[in-house]
Amino acid sequence: MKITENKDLKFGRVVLVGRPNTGKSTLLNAIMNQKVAITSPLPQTTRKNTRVIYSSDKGKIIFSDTPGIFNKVEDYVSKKVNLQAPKEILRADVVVCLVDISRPKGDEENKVIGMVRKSRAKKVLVYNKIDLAVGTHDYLPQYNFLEDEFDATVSISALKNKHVKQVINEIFNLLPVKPENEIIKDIEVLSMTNRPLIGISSDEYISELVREKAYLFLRKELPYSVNVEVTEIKEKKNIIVIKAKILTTNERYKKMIIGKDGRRIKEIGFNARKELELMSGKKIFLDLWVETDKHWPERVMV
Ligand SMILES: Nc1nc2c(ncn2[C@@H]2O[C@H](COP(=O)(O)OP(=O)(O)OP(=O)(O)O)[C@@H](O)[C@H]2O)c(=O)[nH]1
Ligand SMILES: [Mg+2]
Repeated sequence: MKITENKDLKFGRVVLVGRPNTGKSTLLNAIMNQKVAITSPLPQTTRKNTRVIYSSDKGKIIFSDTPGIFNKVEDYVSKKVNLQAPKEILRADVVVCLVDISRPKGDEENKVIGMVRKSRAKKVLVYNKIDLAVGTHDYLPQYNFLEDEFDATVSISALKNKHVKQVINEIFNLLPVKPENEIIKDIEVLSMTNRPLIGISSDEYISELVREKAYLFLRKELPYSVNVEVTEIKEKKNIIVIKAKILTTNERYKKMIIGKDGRRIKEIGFNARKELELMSGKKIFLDLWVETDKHWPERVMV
C-alpha cells in the first residue's frame, strides 16, 4: 500500500478500552462498517488485541480492540486476557474509553480509569448504549465526573450506529498532524497481513466466529473454558469444507456444549455456517465436534 505524502493527513494508533461488555468490539465494527470483531453479551468475548486499519480522507488509524478489563481475576485465561489492554494503551496516541451508561459504575471502571490515567495519550470518553438508557434510566451521574480527565466526551449507541462518526471526528481532531515513519511502516505491514484475518480463508476469523456462536448458546461460566480451532479449510468448486473443533476444559462442559441429542452443537454450527455463507457468497459445509482438552489455555493464551 502506498501512503500518500499529503501533509494534512493524520496517522496514529487508537486503542479501545473498557470493562467487559461495554461495547468496544461493537464500536469497532461500526467504525469499520463491517464485522471485524466478534461480540456477545458474555464477558471476555474479545481475548486478544485485534488491530485493523481505518482509512478515510483524513488519514489512517490503526484501531486496536482490546479485551475488557476485569477487576479480580483468578483463572489462567482471565489473567492472560487482563494483560492485553495495558500493552496497547502504552503505544496509543489516543485512548478511547468506553463506559456502559445502562449499568452502574463498578470497581472495574476504577481499574480501567487508573490505567488510562497513566497514559500520556489524548483521551476520549465514550458513553455507550444511549439507546438503552436515556434520561431517568441511565447512570450518567456516576460517570460524569470523569469528563474532566478526558479531552473529549461523546454519547453514542454503537449497536444502532448513532454518533459513531462523532467519535471518529474527535479522534482525528486529537491525533498529531505529523505522520511518524514507524506508524506508516506498521500500517503497511498490517495492511498486508490483516486482510485474511477478516476473510473466509482465515482460520482465525472462522474460529472466532464459531466461538461467538457458541457464546450465544452457552451460560456465563462457560466462556472461560471454551476455545475453537479450525483444523481444515478446503475450497472446492461450489462449496467450502471447514472442519473445526470446540475445545473445553471439562467433560461436564463438553456435554453442555453438545446438548441433548446434539441440539446445541447443531445450533452453533447452523448459525456459524449461515454467517460464513453470507460473507463468502458460497455454500459452506461446517463440521464441528467437541473435545475435552484441559491444556488449551496454556497453548493458546501465552
Ligand atoms: N443496546 C445496546 N447494546 C449494545 C451496544 N453496544 C454493544 N451492545 C451489546 O453489548 C454486548 C457486548 O458488546 P461487545 O461489543 O461484545 O462488548 P465488548 O466491550 O467488546 O466486550 P468484551 O470483548 O467482553 O470486553 C453485546 O451483546 C452487544 O450487542 C449499544 O450501543 N446498545
Ligand atoms: Mg470485545
